[in-house]
Amino acid sequence: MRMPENKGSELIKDNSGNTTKHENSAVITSALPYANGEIHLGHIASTYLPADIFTRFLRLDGTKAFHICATDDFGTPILIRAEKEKKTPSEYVDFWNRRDYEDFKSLGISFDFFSKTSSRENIEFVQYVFKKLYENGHIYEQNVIQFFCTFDNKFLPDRYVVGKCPYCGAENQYSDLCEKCGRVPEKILDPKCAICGREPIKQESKHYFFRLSAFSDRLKRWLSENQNLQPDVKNYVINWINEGLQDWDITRDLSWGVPVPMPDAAEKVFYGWFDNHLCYISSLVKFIEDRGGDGKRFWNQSRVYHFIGKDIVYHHYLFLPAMRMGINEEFKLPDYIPTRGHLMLQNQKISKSRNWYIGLMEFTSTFNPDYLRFYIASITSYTQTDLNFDWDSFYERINNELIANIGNFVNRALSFTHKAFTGRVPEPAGSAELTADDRASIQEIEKAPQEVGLLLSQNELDKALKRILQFTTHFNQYFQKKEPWSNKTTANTTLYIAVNAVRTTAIMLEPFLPFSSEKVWSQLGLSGSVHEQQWNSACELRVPAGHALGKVEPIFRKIERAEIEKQKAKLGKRE
Ligand code: B3M
Ligand code: ZN
Repeated sequence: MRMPENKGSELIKDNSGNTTKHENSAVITSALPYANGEIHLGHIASTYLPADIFTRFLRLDGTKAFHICATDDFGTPILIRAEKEKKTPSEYVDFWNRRDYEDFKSLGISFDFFSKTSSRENIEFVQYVFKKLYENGHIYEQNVIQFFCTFDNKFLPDRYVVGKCPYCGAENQYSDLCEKCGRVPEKILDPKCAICGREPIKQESKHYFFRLSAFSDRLKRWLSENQNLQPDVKNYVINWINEGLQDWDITRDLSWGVPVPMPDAAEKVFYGWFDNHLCYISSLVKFIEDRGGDGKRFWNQSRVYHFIGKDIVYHHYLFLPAMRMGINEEFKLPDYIPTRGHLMLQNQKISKSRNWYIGLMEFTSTFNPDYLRFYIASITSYTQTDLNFDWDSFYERINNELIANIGNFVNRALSFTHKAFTGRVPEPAGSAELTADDRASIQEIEKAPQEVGLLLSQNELDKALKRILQFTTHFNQYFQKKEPWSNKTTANTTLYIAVNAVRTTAIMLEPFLPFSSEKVWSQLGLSGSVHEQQWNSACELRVPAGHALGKVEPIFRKIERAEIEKQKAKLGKRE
């Protein structure tokens, strides 16, 4: 379990030691990666990077924002893989918990707490929620006919069975989720054992069910009334409700999972989708309480955002809220569920088995991690449309937009100040002598952070980034027009304004490019870190005349064509 830094308890308590109100606080969660493999670019695009950019913005904007995540440790695939590697399941998930955290860190994904679903606090919380649901009459027992493989001598829950989806007819789908249509099949057709491929037999076993169907009306009302949810997603989820919701079998005959706290359930554990999303809550509560605050209050007084990819809409828009309703909303429902599409790679579906994927660590050890952040942010829309990672367009965007536009402006403004004014910000002319271009540029500094901030607060990350590029385009043109290298008498004003615009750029870019914006900050010679600044201060000209810049050098390195060709050749071929 990782707790990178101790945010002091002053965030949670006021001076008198009492827990304060948090009208301006937010809990941001990212869907939990399964603890069974490295993080790759597909994970990043839909969920973790958007959540990180958003959280970084909220922090700059003065919100107490905590980004919470964990590994999803339970479930059949993990048990199968651990068995294959001759590790205990908990050794196996510990390994991936640490590795996944390192993967994320290499891209600057700044979790406040990265926990695991197999943590003690989550296990206790899951059992607590189950008991509450049981007391409230939302759980019932039923004997189910279960697939059983006589060859492997095992009950075959979920991913142990593959077959045809009864809704859309897609072949080779897991019995617990059709990846084609996103629905959860009630009865998979043509079932086969996923381990040996043989047809399983059926055997009886007693299971616990969650009455999801009983929540249909409440869910529909909540979905219709909540204006913060994306309308396109809402509409098809409401359709699913109209088609009729099935109750969920929430227990499994397995050895690895949260034990079912009932006297006659010794061999049973909860289904992974019963416990995993509860870890959003149990982790936040632990995080706050370790710092002396009241976790439940913090959750309930904050805006709650669950960032997800579109393949887990069913679970987050129906199952998760219904479970919270079932415990009388002791922990509030999400305010937002930002849902994004999948990432394709060179226009093909990402597939680990066909080696058609790019590991995150591999990427960040080859290229500047901010290049990936920039590229993905520039193509991610706040919709469920799929994205495409394309090496040629990556090359173009980095060299032509990030480097030729942003990098060029920053470097020009700072190095020219070094050259012409020995690195000291010059005294500008009095306001009477400002030209129309100077005035327009000062206005741009005042205006851009507000517009970018609005777009960021609406989760429109690609549009926000575009607006930042307009800002640096404006200043490249300003520089070009004013020619400070030949116009000696106005160079002081030009540079004064331009250096201040670099400061504005650094703050606006921090959510997108955390590594590079810190470099810009130190080249500006300003104290502290850019991530400690206030967003609104980006609208002001805060770098005074006389201020000494730091050491200046190019922030970015151009990508060579050959590097791109090398990457393309690797795809699909990796061992
Ligand atoms: N572990 C990953 C997925 O299905 C799954 C997410 C859990 S979020 C509570 O994409
Ligand atoms: Zn079998």
